[in-house]
Amino acid sequence: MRKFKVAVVGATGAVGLEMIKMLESRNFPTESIKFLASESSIGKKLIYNGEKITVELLTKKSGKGIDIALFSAGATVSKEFAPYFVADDCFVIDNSSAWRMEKDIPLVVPEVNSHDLKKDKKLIANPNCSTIQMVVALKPIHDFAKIKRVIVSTYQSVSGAGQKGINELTEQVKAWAKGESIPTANKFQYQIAFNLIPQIDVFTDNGYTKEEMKMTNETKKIMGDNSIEVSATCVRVPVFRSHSENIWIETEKPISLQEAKELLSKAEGIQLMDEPKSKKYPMPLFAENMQTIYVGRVRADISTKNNALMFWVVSDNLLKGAALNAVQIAETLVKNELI
Ligand code: NAP
Ligand code: 3JN
Repeated sequence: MRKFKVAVVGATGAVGLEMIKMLESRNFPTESIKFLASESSIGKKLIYNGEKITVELLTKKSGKGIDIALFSAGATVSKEFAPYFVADDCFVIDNSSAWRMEKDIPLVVPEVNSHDLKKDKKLIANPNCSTIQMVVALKPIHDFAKIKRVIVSTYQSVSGAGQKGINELTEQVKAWAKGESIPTANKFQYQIAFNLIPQIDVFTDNGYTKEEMKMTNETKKIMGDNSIEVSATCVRVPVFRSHSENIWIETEKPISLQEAKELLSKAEGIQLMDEPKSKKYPMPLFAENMQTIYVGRVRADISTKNNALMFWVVSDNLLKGAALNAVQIAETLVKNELI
């Protein structure tokens, strides 16, 4: 079996570290691996398959001789460096929003649109974490009954805001537990410990935040259907890991509760966890470090006679929401002989 020369850009970050774990644990066929980050990480050592690898500085020449690069160093870094990697004939799977809505760049969740991956499209965008877990759950229902409209509220963990987000919740909770005054917010707009913040990313002119508009726009592109209307409210919650979503959908064709549960239970990448009488429903603590998207609380909306369902979706944002989806894209390139 062919093996690949792989690079992880942003290897020292919250997502990068999970990418390394995913490549290792899923036995991605690596001939060699390079870890790249900013100046502040040069010389740091990270372990890959028991071997100590020294972190190197990302430069415009880092893509030379690399087959696949997984980027998670933010949109500015991707905009600046990814084109050099592609020019060096390297596939780039980019976790940032830099390229997601560009017409000729595939935006891929393998369970939904692996057909968008092509041999000659070397730059591939990984969607936003909240979009990924939602579209995997929407896909089987859309194929059966055509979804017209989605209203979603998210409950997003602090790890979505990177290592600084994780540190901020940790420090605030520690201070509270010691009876000290809680340090002022820095990464988030307000104190996140014991609070909810209905703002993720900056506000746009229509009153939605950028994070909310990512869910609207990316869903249409991944599902290949511009007619799906999505209205999102994204909320930061004091949870370390895993994003949760309350999703309401309206379909064109009728779909019974039983049909929806059956479709969800058979769908790739999903585990239906829906036994409310025995208190079985997905929760962030349960989904942490898991590679599955959990769906529960599936029910028909009693407020309307239209074809409307509601359900609750939980998934590890650093895994399926970022690192795992990126590695699955790489695996699909290999499996479909596109690389
Ligand atoms: P993080 O914990 O803050 O890590 C950022 C990483 O980027 C670090 O490895 C950092 O290296 C590296 N970096 C920053 N500036 C760099 C530069 N100029 N050159 C090279 N490397 C640089 O953030 P994270 O949570 O891992 O997220 C990273 C990015 O991934 C986000 O900005 C976002 O674009 C994307 N992301 C996507 C999703 C998604 O929904 N799919 C979810 C989360 C994040 P140092 O340690 O050396 O500073
Ligand atoms: O906040 C979250 O839960 C997800 C955050 C994602 C994120 C954070 C910083 C920059 C993104 C993203 O993936 O959309 C970006 C970005 O690349 O714009």
